Amino acid sequence: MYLLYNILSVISLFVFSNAVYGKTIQIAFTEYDSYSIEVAHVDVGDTIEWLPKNEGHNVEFLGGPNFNTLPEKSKLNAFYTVTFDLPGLYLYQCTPHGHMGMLGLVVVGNDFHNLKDIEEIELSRLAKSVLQRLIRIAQSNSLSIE
Ligand SMILES: [Cu+2]
Repeated sequence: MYLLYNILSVISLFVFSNAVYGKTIQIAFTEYDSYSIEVAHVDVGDTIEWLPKNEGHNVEFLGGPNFNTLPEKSKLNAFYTVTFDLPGLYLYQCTPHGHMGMLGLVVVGNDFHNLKDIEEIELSRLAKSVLQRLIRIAQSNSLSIE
């Protein structure tokens, strides 16, 4: 019983601290005109930091759970950070290289409710095929999370 109590308090401590502080993950711009993590899975309240480790890139959100409140486009070669407060899928691109498929997908809270909206975003043919690949990766990751 004492052990069970201990386990429960550790779990609740973890859940509580996660809810209060959130986690932070880092994604770098790479020399291959790509993001070091193409599909990121985070919880609501978590933060992503983008590191300008290679020149000529940025982060421009194309879609999310609420298209009216997308994060602002970042400047080229700038450090950038976004905290994700709404569950769902977010798609972003590098403004200069988006048409070449420099895209990133963020899955917040393992929630795919707005998948259709994300799939309907207008993209170049190449970027569309990259998006389909990222969605497949996200879906298979999500099965192992659940
Ligand atoms: Cu780029």
